[in-house]
Amino acid sequence: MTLFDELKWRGLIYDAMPEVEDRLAKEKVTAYVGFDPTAASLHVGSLLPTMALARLQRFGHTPIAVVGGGTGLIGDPSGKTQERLLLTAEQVEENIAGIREQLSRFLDFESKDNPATIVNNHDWLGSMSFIDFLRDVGKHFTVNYMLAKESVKRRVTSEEGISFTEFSYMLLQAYDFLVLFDRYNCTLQLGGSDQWGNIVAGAELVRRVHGERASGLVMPLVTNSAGTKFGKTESGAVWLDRNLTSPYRFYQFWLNTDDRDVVDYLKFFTWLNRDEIGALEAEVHENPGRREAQRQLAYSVTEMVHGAEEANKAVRAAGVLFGGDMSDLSADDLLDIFDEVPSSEVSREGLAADGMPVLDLVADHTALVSSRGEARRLLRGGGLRINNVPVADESQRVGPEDAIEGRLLVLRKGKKSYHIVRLN
Ligand code: 383
Repeated sequence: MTLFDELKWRGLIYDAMPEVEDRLAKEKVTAYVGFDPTAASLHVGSLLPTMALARLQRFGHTPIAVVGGGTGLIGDPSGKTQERLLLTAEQVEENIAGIREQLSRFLDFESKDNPATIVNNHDWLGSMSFIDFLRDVGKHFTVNYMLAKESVKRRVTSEEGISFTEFSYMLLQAYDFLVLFDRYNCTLQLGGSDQWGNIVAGAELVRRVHGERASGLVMPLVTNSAGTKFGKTESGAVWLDRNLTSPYRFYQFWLNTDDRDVVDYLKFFTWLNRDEIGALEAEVHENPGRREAQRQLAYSVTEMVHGAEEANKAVRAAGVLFGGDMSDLSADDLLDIFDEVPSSEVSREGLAADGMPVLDLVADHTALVSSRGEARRLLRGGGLRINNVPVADESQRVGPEDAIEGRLLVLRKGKKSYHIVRLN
């Protein structure tokens, strides 16, 4: 199978210039994807093009990731209905570090034949003079051509309009393609379908300047069957940075994938092969309740982004809600897992040195029971647990030393009603 067939089977080809299939079959190509440092981290939407670079590399082609230290200062109007706020140079600089590190996890820089490269377009855009830009780049494009681009056309007819700054963006990206063509013999640019106009402009510039053919291939923008924006949850975007989206939340995001989307996502976002995905697809139809495809998806993507240890921990954490062992989880992990569970606060002094009677704690400080009598019946029936350990003794007292890291008590009624008591 060629790279093109592989991408096609995965549903990753939204559009491509006609020569791309042949080229990828006959030559080893150098290809690039650009990422603007508009945030401190990549998000799940950037995974598709990032993995495309990695897929390309596995087929023996050479990947380049461009971090947009220059273009990030301008702002791409593609796919945006409103003018963006300008980022400061400091913000862009800060964001670059995180994005570079994340990109590097997916690519192989040590390969002898086709090592990956990461470059920052500020290296050539930052020092270019306006006069040079207008003479060397702008002269090759008519305003008419630029106005006809989807990203611009929509905005020109809108009330707010488009600034000259954003209007010019496509020429910067076009110039990048020319620079990469010159310096690295890069002949292919990939991106999401929102990038088609910018990519075509780059190929056009290479043709104008060198009379040679540079190509483009764009991937679909990921959607979900619920019709909401892919990669957004109620708590915001799903980031690759573990400090912005914990590995547990990340895992949960994928685990919650709709049956209607899960096969597409397995193709898009994992390295599982045709047979493996075929088997999971059968599972979706035969045993939808088991959610095996979602589990595999969630595990694979979490392992790829956060490593096997975090992925395993996320699986165990998901089990905690159903009574699984919580002994190796930190108080912060547990607060994350039990984020949506009712909670209350009890002061450390309130618990006193010798602790509070367990029935008082359950009856007065949680919503698990409505009276002391009910608390007693629950305990006698073996249905009360603290930190997932059954409480057998009615006269037991609960003190600060029982709390996880001295901060947190996890009370559980029956199989899966939880209440968190935080000590303050
Ligand atoms: C900058 C300089 C280049 C080539 C590309 C760029 C960035 C590009 C852009 N891309 C998006 C971004 O950075 O704005 N102008 O947020 C997104 N990409 C990729 C993919 C996507 C696009 O990073 O469709 C989703 O992730 O192309 O929206 O020389």
